[in-house]
Amino acid sequence: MEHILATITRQDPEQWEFHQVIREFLATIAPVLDRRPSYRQQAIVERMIEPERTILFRVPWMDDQGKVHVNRGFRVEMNSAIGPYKGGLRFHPTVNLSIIKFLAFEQVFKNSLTTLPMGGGKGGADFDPKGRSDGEVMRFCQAFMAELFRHIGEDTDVPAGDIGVGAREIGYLFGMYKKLQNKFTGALTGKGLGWGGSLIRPEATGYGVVYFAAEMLGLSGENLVGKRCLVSGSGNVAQFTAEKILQLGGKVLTLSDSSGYIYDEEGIDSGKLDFIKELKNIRRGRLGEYAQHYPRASYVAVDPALEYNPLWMYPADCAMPAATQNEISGRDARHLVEGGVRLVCEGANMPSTPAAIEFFREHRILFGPSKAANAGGVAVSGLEMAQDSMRMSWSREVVDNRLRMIMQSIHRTCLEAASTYGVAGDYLAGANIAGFVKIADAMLDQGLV
Ligand code: NDP
Ligand code: 2IT
Repeated sequence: MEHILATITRQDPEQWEFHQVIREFLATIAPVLDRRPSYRQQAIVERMIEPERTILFRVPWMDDQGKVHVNRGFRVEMNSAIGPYKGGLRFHPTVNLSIIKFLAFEQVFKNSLTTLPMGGGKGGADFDPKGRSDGEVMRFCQAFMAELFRHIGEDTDVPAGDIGVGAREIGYLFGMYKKLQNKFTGALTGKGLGWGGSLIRPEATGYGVVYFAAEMLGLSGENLVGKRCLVSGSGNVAQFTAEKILQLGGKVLTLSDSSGYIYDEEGIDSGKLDFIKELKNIRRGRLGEYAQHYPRASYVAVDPALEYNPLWMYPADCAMPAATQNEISGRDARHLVEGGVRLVCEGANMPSTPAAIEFFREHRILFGPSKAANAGGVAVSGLEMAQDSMRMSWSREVVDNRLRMIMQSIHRTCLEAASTYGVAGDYLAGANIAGFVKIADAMLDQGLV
């Protein structure tokens, strides 16, 4: 294992998010490699950590003032052993190859866990949609797709949303894809309901996170009723995580954006959540407005340079981080445990730092790792692909039931894999092992390609 880490560090010394994810992965799969020598003989791990294809491209576009901008576009097609590459697009100024590679790597195992036939990929751009007009976002999406279209397709690579890419962006991307290909196909997911989208796809990631948390609690006969939850983020995943917590009887105390967080001791109820959805999804405003509208709640600006986020210091039972990677430091983890949190279920991808995960493990916190807990989004993307191929659409109930069954199956699979390999109860190891074995066996079956 050491030689693999040494190699990737030497090849790409700046890709530290990618190194982080590989280190975490390698630390959990050793027992599998010991039992299955063919994986080592066939260099399965070395093959898995090298993307099948990496596409980097220029995205030139013009703003409303006529000024020309150039952004960097990315698509990492990581692994197609079990299906077409599948995974979201992220538009955020911090996007770089390290971040896209870590996300693409996680996506491979996540998609494998969903039970659906999807390989893994991820893409995006270092474009910042904040403060941009609809026209600017449209022109950016069109310029981005003017290159990406040649690499994707319903049986090749199927992108979707992620940070900064929601319904609006998928619409513009799809429109350009359709025009360039002269074909109406399901080459993107997260589409609008009237043009090939699936019911429940917007809700799916957040709902899935809470279904997963409910499964974890259910093992000890508990549920979410009355549980105080700290949620971070206020985008797609956070909003529907909060919504499902409320539906299952829990209480949501916090939400955040990149400027700060809100704390509402009385709980963010469904009426208040509607206010947030309108604020974030339609007016594209900042969360601080919440405290002006609901003066009994507080808004706290957060200095990103701080080594901890006070959001994680409030007394609570559960935490669902749903903003971004590495948002929970070791110190945050200590604050969470000191505040009484017993369950952490990850909505964002890799929100817990290695130090945080270590702390949760030492304190026997129920820890739902992102690749298992947030797989509901891509699972319903898989269901959207199925509906598109059949030219049919399923009802809310059908899709929601399938989502719940998939989350239950992922939960069961993680626990079974963990038990089989001597790490009973370790969801992180279980998720890595179960995801890994399925991909590795498919790669072995398909030969050296
Ligand atoms: P959105 O763009 O809808 O929302 C992102 C939220 O996180 C916003 O509140 C944003 O605040 C905040 N945020 C983003 N970057 C940072 C940062 N660097 N520091 C602090 N806050 C930040 O994205 P999603 O809700 O879709 O994604 C959230 C997380 O969930 C990501 O990790 C994503 O990879 C993951 N995910 C998403 C899935 C999906 O289906 N959409 C599926 C599975 C995982 P601000 O508005 O200030 O930028
Ligand atoms: O991280 C993720 O799983 C996503 N952003 C969703 C991917 C998808 O293809 O629906």
